[in-house]
Amino acid sequence: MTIDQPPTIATALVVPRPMSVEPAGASFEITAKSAIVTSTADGETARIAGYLAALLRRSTGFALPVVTDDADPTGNIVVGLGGATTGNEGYELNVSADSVTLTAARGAGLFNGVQTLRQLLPGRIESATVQPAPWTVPGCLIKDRPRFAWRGAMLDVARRFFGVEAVKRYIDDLVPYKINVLHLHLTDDQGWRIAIDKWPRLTEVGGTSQVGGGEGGFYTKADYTEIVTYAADRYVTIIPEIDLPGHTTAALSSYAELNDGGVAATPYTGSNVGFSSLSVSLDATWAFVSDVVAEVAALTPGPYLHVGGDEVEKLTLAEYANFVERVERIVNAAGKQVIGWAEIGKAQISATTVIQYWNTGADDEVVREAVARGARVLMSPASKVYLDMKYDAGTELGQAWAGVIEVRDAWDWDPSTLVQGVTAGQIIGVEAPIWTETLDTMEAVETMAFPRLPAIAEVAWSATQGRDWSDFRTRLGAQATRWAAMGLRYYRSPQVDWLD
Ligand code: TNX
Repeated sequence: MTIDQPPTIATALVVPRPMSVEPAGASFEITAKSAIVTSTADGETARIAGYLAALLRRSTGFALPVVTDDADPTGNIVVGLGGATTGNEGYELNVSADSVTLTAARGAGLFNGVQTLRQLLPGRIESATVQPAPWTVPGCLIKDRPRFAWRGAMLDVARRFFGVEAVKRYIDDLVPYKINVLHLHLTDDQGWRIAIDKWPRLTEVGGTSQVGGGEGGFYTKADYTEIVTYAADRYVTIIPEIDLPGHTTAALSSYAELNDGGVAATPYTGSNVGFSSLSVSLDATWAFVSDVVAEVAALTPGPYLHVGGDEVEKLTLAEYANFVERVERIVNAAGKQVIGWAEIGKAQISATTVIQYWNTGADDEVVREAVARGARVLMSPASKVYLDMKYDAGTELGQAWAGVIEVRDAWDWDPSTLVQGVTAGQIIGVEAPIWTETLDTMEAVETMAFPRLPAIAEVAWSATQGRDWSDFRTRLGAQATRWAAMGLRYYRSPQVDWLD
Protein backbone atom coordinates (compact mmCIF):
# COMPACT_ATOMS: atom_id res chain seq x y z
CA MET A 1 0.00 0.00 0.00
CA THR A 2 1.99 2.87 1.19
CA ILE A 3 5.35 3.31 2.68
CA ASP A 4 7.14 2.28 -0.47
CA GLN A 5 5.38 4.90 -2.52
CA PRO A 6 7.25 7.98 -3.65
CA PRO A 7 6.57 10.92 -1.34
CA THR A 8 3.32 12.69 -2.07
CA ILE A 9 2.24 16.04 -0.75
CA ALA A 10 0.44 14.31 2.08
CA THR A 11 3.27 12.02 3.12
CA ALA A 12 5.68 14.88 2.81
CA LEU A 13 3.91 16.79 5.54
CA VAL A 14 2.94 14.58 8.44
CA VAL A 15 5.17 13.97 11.48
CA PRO A 16 5.16 11.34 12.93
CA ARG A 17 4.85 9.31 9.72
CA PRO A 18 1.44 7.61 9.51
CA MET A 19 1.12 3.86 9.10
CA SER A 20 -0.27 4.19 5.59
CA VAL A 21 -0.99 7.04 3.22
CA GLU A 22 -2.67 6.51 -0.12
CA PRO A 23 -2.71 9.63 -2.24
CA ALA A 24 -6.02 10.40 -3.91
CA GLY A 25 -6.53 12.60 -6.91
CA ALA A 26 -8.34 15.76 -6.03
CA SER A 27 -7.88 17.91 -2.99
CA PHE A 28 -10.46 19.35 -0.61
CA GLU A 29 -10.86 23.00 0.19
CA ILE A 30 -12.17 24.36 3.46
CA THR A 31 -14.32 27.39 2.62
CA ALA A 32 -16.49 29.93 4.37
CA LYS A 33 -19.40 27.56 3.80
CA SER A 34 -17.77 24.51 5.40
CA ALA A 35 -19.17 22.96 8.56
CA ILE A 36 -17.91 20.31 10.92
CA VAL A 37 -20.44 17.50 11.06
CA THR A 38 -20.85 15.13 14.00
CA SER A 39 -23.46 12.53 14.82
CA THR A 40 -24.24 13.90 18.27
CA ALA A 41 -24.44 17.41 19.65
CA ASP A 42 -22.74 16.50 22.90
CA GLY A 43 -20.23 14.07 24.33
CA GLU A 44 -16.68 13.31 23.31
CA THR A 45 -17.06 13.56 19.53
CA ALA A 46 -18.73 16.94 19.77
CA ARG A 47 -16.00 18.16 22.10
CA ILE A 48 -13.27 17.09 19.66
CA ALA A 49 -15.20 18.66 16.78
CA GLY A 50 -15.33 21.85 18.83
CA TYR A 51 -11.58 21.70 19.40
CA LEU A 52 -11.01 21.29 15.65
CA ALA A 53 -13.40 24.14 14.87
CA ALA A 54 -11.69 26.47 17.34
CA LEU A 55 -8.30 25.61 15.87
CA LEU A 56 -9.41 26.29 12.30
CA ARG A 57 -11.48 29.40 13.03
CA ARG A 58 -8.51 31.41 14.33
CA SER A 59 -6.62 31.54 11.07
CA THR A 60 -9.32 30.89 8.47
CA GLY A 61 -11.74 33.38 9.96
CA PHE A 62 -14.56 31.05 8.82
CA ALA A 63 -17.59 30.36 11.01
CA LEU A 64 -17.13 26.57 10.80
CA PRO A 65 -20.25 25.67 12.78
CA VAL A 66 -20.38 22.25 14.43
CA VAL A 67 -23.61 20.65 13.22
CA THR A 68 -25.23 17.24 13.61
CA ASP A 69 -25.34 14.76 10.90
CA ASP A 70 -28.39 15.06 8.83
CA ALA A 71 -26.46 17.81 7.05
CA ASP A 72 -25.09 16.97 3.59
CA PRO A 73 -21.36 16.08 3.91
CA THR A 74 -20.48 17.97 0.72
CA GLY A 75 -17.95 20.66 1.47
CA ASN A 76 -17.77 19.61 5.10
CA ILE A 77 -15.52 17.85 7.58
CA VAL A 78 -17.26 14.82 9.08
CA VAL A 79 -15.99 13.62 12.47
CA GLY A 80 -17.37 10.43 13.96
CA LEU A 81 -16.77 7.45 16.20
CA GLY A 82 -17.12 4.09 14.54
CA GLY A 83 -14.98 1.52 12.80
CA ALA A 84 -13.63 -0.91 15.36
CA THR A 85 -10.37 -1.52 13.54
CA THR A 86 -8.43 1.58 14.54
CA GLY A 87 -7.53 0.47 18.09
CA ASN A 88 -7.40 2.79 21.09
CA GLU A 89 -5.57 5.60 19.38
CA GLY A 90 -5.73 4.97 15.65
CA TYR A 91 -7.91 6.74 13.08
CA GLU A 92 -8.78 6.90 9.42
CA LEU A 93 -8.77 10.15 7.52
CA ASN A 94 -10.31 10.24 4.08
CA VAL A 95 -9.84 13.42 2.08
CA SER A 96 -11.64 13.74 -1.24
CA ALA A 97 -12.69 16.72 -3.32
CA ASP A 98 -16.14 16.33 -1.82
CA SER A 99 -15.45 16.10 1.91
CA VAL A 100 -13.11 15.14 4.71
CA THR A 101 -14.11 12.16 6.84
CA LEU A 102 -12.36 11.36 10.10
CA THR A 103 -13.32 8.16 11.91
CA ALA A 104 -11.90 6.33 14.92
CA ALA A 105 -12.99 3.73 17.44
CA ARG A 106 -12.14 6.02 20.37
CA GLY A 107 -11.90 9.71 21.17
CA ALA A 108 -8.11 9.52 21.45
CA GLY A 109 -8.03 8.30 17.86
CA LEU A 110 -10.20 11.16 16.65
CA PHE A 111 -7.95 13.60 18.46
CA ASN A 112 -4.89 12.09 16.77
CA GLY A 113 -6.65 12.34 13.42
CA VAL A 114 -7.34 16.01 14.06
CA GLN A 115 -3.58 16.53 14.54
CA THR A 116 -2.92 14.89 11.18
CA LEU A 117 -5.55 16.99 9.44
CA ARG A 118 -3.96 20.05 10.99
CA GLN A 119 -0.59 19.10 9.50
CA LEU A 120 -2.10 18.53 6.05
CA LEU A 121 -3.14 22.19 5.95
CA PRO A 122 -0.68 24.99 5.14
CA GLY A 123 1.50 26.02 8.10
CA ARG A 124 -0.27 29.38 8.37
CA ILE A 125 -3.28 27.47 9.77
CA GLU A 126 -1.44 27.75 13.12
CA SER A 127 -1.62 31.52 13.12
CA ALA A 128 -3.62 33.26 15.84
CA THR A 129 -4.82 35.83 13.30
CA VAL A 130 -6.81 35.53 10.07
CA GLN A 131 -4.68 34.51 7.09
CA PRO A 132 -5.48 34.41 3.38
CA ALA A 133 -7.28 31.43 1.76
CA PRO A 134 -7.04 28.94 0.10
CA TRP A 135 -7.16 26.22 2.77
CA THR A 136 -6.41 23.16 0.72
CA VAL A 137 -6.12 19.63 2.10
CA PRO A 138 -4.39 17.18 -0.28
CA GLY A 139 -6.57 14.24 -1.29
CA CYS A 140 -5.56 11.07 0.54
CA LEU A 141 -6.65 8.10 2.59
CA ILE A 142 -4.63 7.82 5.79
CA LYS A 143 -4.85 4.82 8.10
CA ASP A 144 -2.82 5.26 11.20
CA ARG A 145 -2.11 3.90 14.66
CA PRO A 146 0.83 4.14 17.03
CA ARG A 147 3.64 1.68 17.58
CA PHE A 148 3.85 2.46 21.32
CA ALA A 149 1.10 3.53 23.70
CA TRP A 150 3.35 5.79 25.84
CA ARG A 151 4.77 8.70 23.89
CA GLY A 152 6.05 11.03 26.50
CA ALA A 153 7.87 14.20 27.30
CA MET A 154 9.20 15.20 30.73
CA LEU A 155 9.66 18.73 31.98
CA ASP A 156 11.93 19.45 34.96
CA VAL A 157 10.05 22.15 36.86
CA ALA A 158 12.13 21.47 39.99
CA ARG A 159 15.50 22.82 38.87
CA ARG A 160 13.66 25.82 37.43
CA PHE A 161 10.05 26.59 38.08
CA PHE A 162 7.75 27.00 35.08
CA GLY A 163 4.25 28.28 35.84
CA VAL A 164 0.88 26.96 34.69
CA GLU A 165 0.81 29.01 31.47
CA ALA A 166 4.26 27.80 30.44
CA VAL A 167 3.30 24.18 31.04
CA LYS A 168 0.10 24.64 29.01
CA ARG A 169 2.16 26.09 26.20
CA TYR A 170 4.48 23.09 26.29
CA ILE A 171 1.46 20.79 26.12
CA ASP A 172 0.26 22.70 23.06
CA ASP A 173 3.73 22.33 21.51
CA LEU A 174 3.69 18.54 22.05
CA VAL A 175 0.15 17.70 21.00
CA PRO A 176 0.58 18.13 17.22
CA TYR A 177 3.18 15.35 17.34
CA LYS A 178 0.82 12.93 19.11
CA ILE A 179 2.71 13.00 22.40
CA ASN A 180 0.24 11.68 24.99
CA VAL A 181 2.14 11.76 28.29
CA LEU A 182 3.68 14.71 30.15
CA HIS A 183 5.80 13.68 33.11
CA LEU A 184 6.39 16.57 35.53
CA HIS A 185 9.57 16.30 37.60
CA LEU A 186 8.02 18.10 40.56
CA THR A 187 10.67 17.76 43.25
CA ASP A 188 14.44 17.74 43.46
CA ASP A 189 17.29 19.08 45.58
CA GLN A 190 16.73 22.58 44.25
CA GLY A 191 12.97 22.90 44.68
CA TRP A 192 9.64 21.41 45.75
CA ARG A 193 6.86 22.46 43.39
CA ILE A 194 3.58 20.91 44.56
CA ALA A 195 1.55 21.99 47.59
CA ILE A 196 1.05 19.27 50.19
CA ASP A 197 -1.52 20.24 52.83
CA LYS A 198 -0.05 18.17 55.65
CA TRP A 199 3.49 19.41 55.01
CA PRO A 200 3.06 23.12 54.12
CA ARG A 201 6.71 24.05 54.57
CA LEU A 202 7.59 21.94 51.51
CA THR A 203 6.39 24.80 49.36
CA GLU A 204 6.79 27.65 51.89
CA VAL A 205 10.50 26.84 52.18
CA GLY A 206 11.32 24.22 49.55
CA GLY A 207 9.35 26.04 46.88
CA THR A 208 11.42 29.21 47.12
CA SER A 209 14.71 28.00 45.65
CA GLN A 210 15.93 26.94 42.21
CA VAL A 211 19.16 26.38 40.32
CA GLY A 212 21.20 29.54 40.18
CA GLY A 213 19.33 31.18 43.06
CA GLY A 214 16.14 32.45 41.39
CA GLU A 215 12.88 32.82 43.29
CA GLY A 216 11.44 29.39 42.46
CA GLY A 217 7.70 28.86 42.78
CA PHE A 218 5.21 26.05 43.15
CA TYR A 219 1.81 24.80 42.01
CA THR A 220 -1.13 25.08 44.36
CA LYS A 221 -3.42 22.10 44.20
CA ALA A 222 -5.75 24.17 42.01
CA ASP A 223 -2.84 25.00 39.67
CA TYR A 224 -1.87 21.36 39.36
CA THR A 225 -5.47 20.36 38.71
CA GLU A 226 -5.69 23.06 36.04
CA ILE A 227 -2.67 21.50 34.29
CA VAL A 228 -4.09 17.97 34.65
CA THR A 229 -7.42 19.07 33.18
CA TYR A 230 -5.86 21.05 30.33
CA ALA A 231 -3.72 18.02 29.49
CA ALA A 232 -6.63 15.57 29.73
CA ASP A 233 -8.70 17.72 27.37
CA ARG A 234 -5.89 17.13 24.86
CA TYR A 235 -5.53 13.40 25.57
CA VAL A 236 -2.32 13.95 27.50
CA THR A 237 -1.84 12.10 30.81
CA ILE A 238 0.13 13.90 33.51
CA ILE A 239 2.60 11.74 35.43
CA PRO A 240 3.71 13.45 38.64
CA GLU A 241 7.20 12.64 39.91
CA ILE A 242 8.15 12.89 43.55
CA ASP A 243 11.84 12.00 43.46
CA LEU A 244 12.69 9.69 46.40
CA PRO A 245 14.80 8.94 48.41
CA GLY A 246 17.56 11.04 46.81
CA HIS A 247 17.21 14.45 45.16
CA THR A 248 15.44 15.56 48.34
CA THR A 249 17.36 18.56 49.70
CA ALA A 250 14.33 20.83 49.19
CA ALA A 251 12.29 18.58 51.52
CA LEU A 252 15.18 18.11 53.94
CA SER A 253 15.65 21.88 54.18
CA SER A 254 11.93 22.39 54.81
CA TYR A 255 11.63 20.03 57.80
CA ALA A 256 14.37 19.48 60.39
CA GLU A 257 12.64 16.29 61.55
CA LEU A 258 13.34 14.60 58.21
CA ASN A 259 17.08 14.81 58.91
CA ASP A 260 18.97 12.23 61.00
CA GLY A 261 20.62 14.90 63.12
CA GLY A 262 17.37 16.87 63.54
CA VAL A 263 18.81 19.91 61.82
CA ALA A 264 17.30 21.18 58.57
CA ALA A 265 19.56 20.90 55.51
CA THR A 266 20.76 24.06 53.80
CA PRO A 267 18.79 24.93 50.65
CA TYR A 268 20.68 23.96 47.51
CA THR A 269 20.89 25.91 44.27
CA GLY A 270 23.80 24.15 42.53
CA SER A 271 23.67 21.39 39.93
CA ASN A 272 25.36 18.40 41.58
CA VAL A 273 23.46 15.14 42.05
CA GLY A 274 23.65 12.10 44.33
CA PHE A 275 24.44 13.70 47.69
CA SER A 276 21.03 13.79 49.38
CA SER A 277 18.74 11.09 50.76
CA LEU A 278 15.84 10.74 53.08
CA SER A 279 16.67 8.73 56.19
CA VAL A 280 15.38 5.18 55.93
CA SER A 281 15.10 4.73 59.71
CA LEU A 282 13.17 7.83 60.81
CA ASP A 283 9.42 7.46 61.41
CA ALA A 284 9.03 10.99 60.07
CA THR A 285 10.29 9.78 56.67
CA TRP A 286 7.47 7.29 56.38
CA ALA A 287 4.81 9.71 57.59
CA PHE A 288 6.12 12.17 55.00
CA VAL A 289 6.22 9.66 52.14
CA SER A 290 2.73 8.33 52.94
CA ASP A 291 1.18 11.78 53.17
CA VAL A 292 2.81 13.08 50.00
CA VAL A 293 1.91 9.98 48.01
CA ALA A 294 -1.70 10.08 49.26
CA GLU A 295 -2.17 13.76 48.37
CA VAL A 296 -0.50 13.58 44.97
CA ALA A 297 -2.34 10.36 44.09
CA ALA A 298 -5.64 11.98 45.04
CA LEU A 299 -4.95 14.88 42.66
CA THR A 300 -3.87 12.69 39.77
CA PRO A 301 -6.36 10.83 37.56
CA GLY A 302 -3.61 9.04 35.59
CA PRO A 303 -2.67 5.50 36.63
CA TYR A 304 0.97 6.20 37.52
CA LEU A 305 2.98 7.95 40.18
CA HIS A 306 6.69 8.38 39.47
CA VAL A 307 8.87 7.90 42.55
CA GLY A 308 12.25 8.85 41.04
CA GLY A 309 14.76 6.53 42.69
CA ASP A 310 17.77 7.79 40.73
CA GLU A 311 21.30 8.60 41.77
CA VAL A 312 21.25 7.70 45.45
CA GLU A 313 24.81 7.53 46.74
CA LYS A 314 24.11 7.80 50.47
CA LEU A 315 22.34 4.48 51.09
CA THR A 316 23.58 0.90 51.04
CA LEU A 317 22.08 -1.33 48.38
CA ALA A 318 19.95 -3.11 50.98
CA GLU A 319 18.69 0.17 52.45
CA TYR A 320 17.88 1.46 48.99
CA ALA A 321 16.07 -1.71 47.89
CA ASN A 322 14.01 -1.82 51.10
CA PHE A 323 13.11 1.81 50.63
CA VAL A 324 11.91 1.29 47.06
CA GLU A 325 9.89 -1.80 47.98
CA ARG A 326 8.18 0.04 50.85
CA VAL A 327 7.42 3.05 48.67
CA GLU A 328 5.99 0.73 46.05
CA ARG A 329 3.56 -0.73 48.61
CA ILE A 330 2.52 2.77 49.68
CA VAL A 331 1.92 3.91 46.09
CA ASN A 332 0.00 0.74 45.21
CA ALA A 333 -2.13 1.16 48.34
CA ALA A 334 -2.94 4.69 47.15
CA GLY A 335 -4.31 3.13 43.96
CA LYS A 336 -1.44 3.96 41.62
CA GLN A 337 1.17 2.00 39.73
CA VAL A 338 4.81 2.89 40.26
CA ILE A 339 7.19 4.18 37.68
CA GLY A 340 10.79 4.93 38.62
CA TRP A 341 14.20 5.52 37.06
CA ALA A 342 16.23 2.44 36.13
CA GLU A 343 17.90 2.13 39.53
CA ILE A 344 14.64 0.89 41.08
CA GLY A 345 15.31 -2.38 39.25
CA LYS A 346 17.84 -3.14 42.02
CA ALA A 347 14.84 -3.75 44.28
CA GLN A 348 12.32 -6.58 43.97
CA ILE A 349 9.80 -4.47 42.10
CA SER A 350 6.42 -5.89 41.18
CA ALA A 351 5.31 -6.69 37.64
CA THR A 352 2.98 -3.67 37.53
CA THR A 353 5.89 -1.30 38.06
CA VAL A 354 7.48 0.46 35.08
CA ILE A 355 11.20 1.03 35.01
CA GLN A 356 12.50 4.03 33.07
CA TYR A 357 15.76 3.39 31.23
CA TRP A 358 17.91 6.53 31.10
CA ASN A 359 21.66 6.10 31.53
CA THR A 360 22.58 4.58 28.15
CA GLY A 361 24.78 1.55 28.60
CA ALA A 362 25.08 1.84 32.39
CA ASP A 363 21.42 0.87 32.89
CA ASP A 364 21.45 -2.16 30.59
CA GLU A 365 22.15 -4.83 33.17
CA VAL A 366 19.66 -3.68 35.80
CA VAL A 367 16.92 -3.19 33.21
CA ARG A 368 17.61 -6.57 31.62
CA GLU A 369 17.29 -8.24 35.03
CA ALA A 370 14.12 -6.33 35.85
CA VAL A 371 12.40 -7.31 32.58
CA ALA A 372 13.45 -10.93 33.15
CA ARG A 373 11.40 -10.67 36.38
CA GLY A 374 8.43 -9.22 34.49
CA ALA A 375 8.93 -5.44 34.61
CA ARG A 376 7.99 -3.23 31.69
CA VAL A 377 10.30 -0.54 30.39
CA LEU A 378 9.92 3.07 29.35
CA MET A 379 12.80 4.03 27.08
CA SER A 380 14.57 7.35 27.72
CA PRO A 381 18.16 6.70 26.67
CA ALA A 382 20.01 9.90 27.55
CA SER A 383 22.26 9.62 24.50
CA LYS A 384 19.22 9.78 22.19
CA VAL A 385 16.39 11.61 23.92
CA TYR A 386 17.74 13.89 26.67
CA LEU A 387 16.62 17.20 25.28
CA ASP A 388 18.98 19.10 27.57
CA MET A 389 21.96 17.65 25.69
CA LYS A 390 23.59 20.04 23.23
CA TYR A 391 22.92 19.61 19.49
CA ASP A 392 26.61 20.01 18.79
CA ALA A 393 29.67 21.48 20.45
CA GLY A 394 28.53 24.95 19.46
CA THR A 395 25.16 24.84 21.25
CA GLU A 396 25.15 27.60 23.84
CA LEU A 397 22.85 26.01 26.43
CA GLY A 398 22.52 22.46 27.72
CA GLN A 399 24.89 19.77 28.86
CA ALA A 400 26.93 17.10 27.10
CA TRP A 401 27.48 14.35 29.68
CA ALA A 402 25.50 11.88 27.54
CA GLY A 403 26.98 13.21 24.31
CA VAL A 404 25.73 15.74 21.78
CA ILE A 405 22.47 14.88 20.02
CA GLU A 406 21.73 16.21 16.55
CA VAL A 407 18.27 15.72 15.01
CA ARG A 408 19.34 12.62 13.16
CA ASP A 409 20.71 11.00 16.35
CA ALA A 410 17.38 11.60 18.10
CA TRP A 411 15.51 10.02 15.17
CA ASP A 412 17.84 7.20 14.15
CA TRP A 413 17.36 4.49 16.76
CA ASP A 414 14.96 1.69 17.60
CA PRO A 415 13.75 1.24 21.17
CA SER A 416 13.41 -2.51 20.66
CA THR A 417 17.05 -3.11 19.67
CA LEU A 418 18.88 -0.58 21.82
CA VAL A 419 19.30 -2.80 24.87
CA GLN A 420 20.14 -6.43 24.31
CA GLY A 421 17.50 -8.58 25.98
CA VAL A 422 14.86 -5.82 26.05
CA THR A 423 12.39 -6.31 23.24
CA ALA A 424 9.33 -4.51 21.87
CA GLY A 425 6.85 -6.52 23.92
CA GLN A 426 8.46 -5.36 27.17
CA ILE A 427 8.61 -1.71 26.15
CA ILE A 428 5.63 0.49 26.87
CA GLY A 429 7.03 3.45 25.01
CA VAL A 430 9.48 6.30 24.72
CA GLU A 431 9.84 9.49 26.72
CA ALA A 432 12.01 12.55 26.11
CA PRO A 433 13.01 14.39 29.30
CA ILE A 434 14.19 17.97 29.42
CA TRP A 435 16.24 18.85 32.49
CA THR A 436 16.49 22.51 33.25
CA GLU A 437 19.73 23.15 35.13
CA THR A 438 20.89 25.27 32.17
CA LEU A 439 17.49 26.35 30.80
CA ASP A 440 15.64 29.15 32.50
CA THR A 441 13.08 30.30 29.95
CA MET A 442 10.39 28.63 27.85
CA GLU A 443 12.24 29.93 24.81
CA ALA A 444 15.31 27.92 25.86
CA VAL A 445 13.17 24.85 26.56
CA GLU A 446 11.49 25.04 23.14
CA THR A 447 14.79 25.60 21.35
CA MET A 448 16.25 22.46 22.92
CA ALA A 449 13.06 20.42 22.40
CA PHE A 450 12.45 21.39 18.78
CA PRO A 451 13.14 19.86 16.33
CA ARG A 452 14.31 16.81 18.31
CA LEU A 453 11.00 16.14 20.00
CA PRO A 454 9.10 15.52 16.73
CA ALA A 455 11.98 13.18 15.75
CA ILE A 456 11.50 11.23 18.98
CA ALA A 457 7.72 11.28 18.54
CA GLU A 458 8.30 9.51 15.24
CA VAL A 459 10.44 6.86 16.98
CA ALA A 460 7.56 6.28 19.40
CA TRP A 461 4.65 6.42 16.94
CA SER A 462 5.80 5.15 13.55
CA ALA A 463 6.55 1.62 12.41
CA THR A 464 10.19 0.78 11.81
CA GLN A 465 9.40 -0.59 8.37
CA GLY A 466 10.02 2.04 5.72
CA ARG A 467 11.93 4.49 7.92
CA ASP A 468 13.95 6.76 5.75
CA TRP A 469 16.03 9.71 6.90
CA SER A 470 15.67 11.79 3.75
CA ASP A 471 11.90 11.32 3.85
CA PHE A 472 11.84 12.36 7.52
CA ARG A 473 14.01 15.42 7.04
CA THR A 474 11.70 16.58 4.23
CA ARG A 475 8.64 16.22 6.44
CA LEU A 476 10.45 17.90 9.34
CA GLY A 477 11.59 20.79 7.17
CA ALA A 478 7.95 21.40 6.26
CA GLN A 479 7.18 22.16 9.92
CA ALA A 480 9.06 25.47 9.75
CA THR A 481 6.14 27.56 8.49
CA ARG A 482 3.94 25.96 11.14
CA TRP A 483 6.37 26.80 13.93
CA ALA A 484 6.77 30.33 12.64
CA ALA A 485 2.98 30.77 12.72
CA MET A 486 2.78 29.31 16.24
CA GLY A 487 5.66 31.44 17.49
CA LEU A 488 7.47 28.27 18.52
CA ARG A 489 11.20 28.73 18.93
CA TYR A 490 13.39 25.97 17.46
CA TYR A 491 16.94 25.16 16.50
CA ARG A 492 17.58 25.54 12.76
CA SER A 493 19.55 22.33 12.48
CA PRO A 494 21.83 22.30 9.42
CA GLN A 495 20.77 18.68 8.89
CA VAL A 496 17.35 19.86 7.68
CA ASP A 497 16.29 21.94 4.67
CA TRP A 498 13.82 24.26 6.33
CA LEU A 499 10.96 25.11 4.03
CA ASP A 500 10.09 28.71 4.74
C1 TNX B 1 20.69 12.97 35.16
S1 TNX B 1 18.18 11.49 34.44
C2 TNX B 1 19.67 13.06 36.09
C3 TNX B 1 19.10 14.39 36.39
C4 TNX B 1 19.87 15.51 35.73
C5 TNX B 1 20.20 15.13 34.31
C6 TNX B 1 20.89 16.22 33.56
C7 TNX B 1 18.22 11.24 35.89
C8 TNX B 1 17.40 10.15 36.34
N1 TNX B 1 19.02 11.98 36.63
O1 TNX B 1 19.06 14.57 37.79
O2 TNX B 1 19.06 16.63 35.75
O3 TNX B 1 21.01 13.99 34.33
O4 TNX B 1 21.04 15.87 32.20
